[in-house]
Amino acid sequence: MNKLLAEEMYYLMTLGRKFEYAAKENYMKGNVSGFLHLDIGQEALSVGAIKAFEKGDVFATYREHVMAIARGLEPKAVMAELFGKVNGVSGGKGGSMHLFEPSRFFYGGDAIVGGHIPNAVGCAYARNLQGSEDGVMVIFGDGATNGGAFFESLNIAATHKLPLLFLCENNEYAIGTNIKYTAPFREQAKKAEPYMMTLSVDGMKAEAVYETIKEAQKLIEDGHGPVFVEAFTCRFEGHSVSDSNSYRSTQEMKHCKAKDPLVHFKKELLERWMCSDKELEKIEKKAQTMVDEAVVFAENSEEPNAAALFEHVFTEEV
Ligand SMILES: Cc1ncc(C[n+]2csc(CCOP(=O)(O)OP(=O)(O)O)c2C)c(N)n1
Ligand SMILES: [Mg+2]
Repeated sequence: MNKLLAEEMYYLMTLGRKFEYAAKENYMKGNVSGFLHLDIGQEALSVGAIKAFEKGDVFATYREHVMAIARGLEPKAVMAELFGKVNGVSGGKGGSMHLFEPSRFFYGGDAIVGGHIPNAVGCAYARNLQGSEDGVMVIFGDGATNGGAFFESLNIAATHKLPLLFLCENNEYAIGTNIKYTAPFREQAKKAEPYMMTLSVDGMKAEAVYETIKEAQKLIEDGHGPVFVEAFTCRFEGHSVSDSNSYRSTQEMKHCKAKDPLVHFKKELLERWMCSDKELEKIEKKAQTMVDEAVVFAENSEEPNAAALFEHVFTEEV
């Protein structure tokens, strides 16, 4: 990592946090409907992983706004998607959980917990057949590792030595249920150990995530087969904006927020990368302007027309 990249990552993390607060505000105003899962607290993981895995295909879970933006999707087109507008990345028909941009090799967002993991396996299988040098990364939560599709995917990926990076965002919660009620151990990497190499990282530290994903990416691209990375993280809000988060104590939240990835990374920039307060202020302002413009763009965009309901439902006849 160098100073330029560190600044870019700080910009994306700040942009992500501000974007999420704006999305929440607009949900409260009734401009955004359906489910809205915020990434606040997990930005080091989203940005660090996406920036590290530049080449190749990415399949993400439904908590993916910040990942999509870090991947290069326009914040205004992402916001318009949340508003259900025609200028949204998925034409306003996907919403928060289905941000999709094939030109950036970013395939969602999936509302089905763990449902995208087999899709990523299929993509990695195809990339192998095509003789591609790039790998595939699939990002999912700790809760998703309890599903059958996850284990089947580990099995197929390991058997065929697929170039697939499994990235588990372990925030220790599946909606309101703590991991201690759903798994026999906190470290979900233990489930993957019989199948593949596993790495673990502090998901609240952007640089550590970046370096670990780079290491894993090199392994999968060098033909070592799949690799499982587990990043421990903390979500600061409820599961979705309609969740009051009442199952977590004030003390637990205080402990969680003490690890704020933005505070930590800002300190790194000031002390290690010798950025000035002024430079960082400029970055923060740029992020705020981008978010303000995204909201105006989304507000002024049109609704999709009724005929759009029938598009992309069936394969076109050839
Ligand atoms: C197959 C399936 N089962 C249940 C749900 C309901 N559901 C939505 S999110 C969620 C929790 C998933 O937790 P985790 O994988 O840890 O992701 P996180 O929300 O913590 O990022 C559940 C059970 C669903 N969407 N899909
Ligand atoms: Mg979770």
